[in-house]
Amino acid sequence: MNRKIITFGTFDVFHVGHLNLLERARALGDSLVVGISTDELNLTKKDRAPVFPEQERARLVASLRCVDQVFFEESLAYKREYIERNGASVLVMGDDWKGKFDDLRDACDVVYLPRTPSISTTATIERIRG
Ligand code: C2G
Repeated sequence: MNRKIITFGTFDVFHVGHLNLLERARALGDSLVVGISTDELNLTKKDRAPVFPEQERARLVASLRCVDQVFFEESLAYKREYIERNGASVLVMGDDWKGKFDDLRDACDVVYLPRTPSISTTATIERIRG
């Protein structure tokens, strides 16, 4: 059976914490599809524009060996539609989202993976700012 994994994220200023999450997500099934948050969704979600625009973030993630397909995530409210449209059996999210998507358990399995400690886009930006 083809077990399709789906995950979502902004993946701005791509770092090894993102890669760890995607590789571990892919290892749970046979293929991995990734919803990339649009620039607009990011503005509403985090109150700031991403450093890299959505087309570039999507290209970087799509080029990874562990990723089979990407699409744009336009709203946090459409998760169920994205899961169904992609025929995904498992939703994977980092545990900063723990519990947030449990209502989707009737549509697919929901797995929260531990975040990689001590690395984040925000901390990286701060470090470069010096
Ligand atoms: N992540 C991680 N370890 C880190 C940093 C991030 O495991 N040190 C994971 C996050 O938990 C998330 C994924 O990498 O599962 C992408 O991180 P973000 O780009 O920060 O995702 P976010 O903006 O939270 O978007 O629909 C949900 C959102 O689109 C998730």
